[in-house]
Amino acid sequence: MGGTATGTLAAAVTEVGSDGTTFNIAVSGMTGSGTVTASLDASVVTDLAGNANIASTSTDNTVMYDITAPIVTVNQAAGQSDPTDAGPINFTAVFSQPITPATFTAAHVSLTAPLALPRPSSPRALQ
Ligand SMILES: [Ca+2]
Ligand SMILES: [Ca+2]
Repeated sequence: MGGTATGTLAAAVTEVGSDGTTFNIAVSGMTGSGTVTASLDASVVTDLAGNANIASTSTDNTVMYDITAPIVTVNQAAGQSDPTDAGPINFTAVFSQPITPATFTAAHVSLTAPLALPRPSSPRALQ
């Protein structure tokens, strides 16, 4: 086992089926985000005739373990005039890691608008 995930990784091996060919390798013990990779070195198991195995090969034996919350910043967009008398007013949200776009909708944006300011012709309107 290897990868970049922190923690003391431990594997539990259970046979899938009963013909001796297929096994599940369950890795646990991850305490921090990172990749988890599983492989078998050469000569760790033997077949029924006593022949030792060849080292494992893989097309994809790495899984990202991710328990890190995305961080997001929201700022007025580049080029957004401030102050402005025109809408829309544009902001840019930047996430620290890719999010699932479908989870980010307008309903999740908290907006505050200023109290209506007095018209220039009536500066004492709020007094
Ligand atoms: Ca993978
Ligand atoms: Ca994450």
